[in-house]
Amino acid sequence: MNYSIVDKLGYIDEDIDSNIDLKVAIRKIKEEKNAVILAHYYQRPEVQDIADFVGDSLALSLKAASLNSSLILFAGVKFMAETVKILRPNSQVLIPDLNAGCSLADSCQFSDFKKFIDLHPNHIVVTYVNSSAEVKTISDICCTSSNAIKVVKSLNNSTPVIFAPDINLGSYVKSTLNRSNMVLWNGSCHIHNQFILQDIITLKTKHPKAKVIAHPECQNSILLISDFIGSTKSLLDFTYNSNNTDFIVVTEPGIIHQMKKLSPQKNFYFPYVQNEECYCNECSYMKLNNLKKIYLTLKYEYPYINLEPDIISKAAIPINRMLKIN
Ligand code: CIZ
Repeated sequence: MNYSIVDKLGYIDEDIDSNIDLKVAIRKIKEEKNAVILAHYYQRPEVQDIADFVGDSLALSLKAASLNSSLILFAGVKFMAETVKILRPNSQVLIPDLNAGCSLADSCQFSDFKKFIDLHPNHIVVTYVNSSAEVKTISDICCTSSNAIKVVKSLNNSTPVIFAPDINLGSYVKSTLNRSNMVLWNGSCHIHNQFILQDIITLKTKHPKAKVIAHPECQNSILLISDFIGSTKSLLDFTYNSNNTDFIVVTEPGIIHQMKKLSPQKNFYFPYVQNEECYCNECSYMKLNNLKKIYLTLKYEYPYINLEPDIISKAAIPINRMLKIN
């Protein structure tokens, strides 16, 4: 295997027998190598189905921290796999496609963020896990969408806070906690940021009984008309526990797979932003992972996450602070 070619491509590509049952082959190789597969809720349904654990980034980080396995494949995007590597530096953390980036993490580059922090001395830096490992090294504490309110609430009320990189999640936390001393970095997730209020109102008109449930990375105009706001895990729990049968789901649609599995009798509607080229509200980065890439990644134990020991030890500090208060 020529790894320099793989690095350029981002993933291993080779012809495999078209008769091979990839699900069976993945289970076999996983057992042989004693590997664990973690998959995020936004992955393709078939990828979620072959994983040992499916969850949001917080649950998967906690799971990773508790694992003994020395070989972990993370089906998600790069910052998530980096978080696992930071928590388990002695494990080999595989990622099926190195191109699986994140528009939100990319919207906060280390050098720009460093300047921003320097402009706001004496602020506590709260960074959403959807950020690069480098950005985490200059942060005080991390959060996820599951615990952002809890994390900011735990900080001394009189100390000013920088919240990065998601401006929509930051505004939501700021207004929920009525905390005026929060400065927000102007980043966003291209998927959540582009939901259009009118599309949701149109769906609601067609399905008047449906509850609108939205992720806090969406714009405020959408959060204002939502019946429930929460992380992927809380949206999933809400659909399961609710007496309602119809939901308009305003987050990346990968989560609907788990919603349907838990509540097969309920109806889920999704406000697709559609043009000639794509269903634009599907995260193309998340969808880069597929069964073939997972199989080949396990076979060659490549590509993997490679972080400098210094970055790992510095980035672990804000992540562990978050896990402690969780
Ligand atoms: O934190 C995560 O896993 C993401 C990207 C969304 C969520 O709310 O779980």
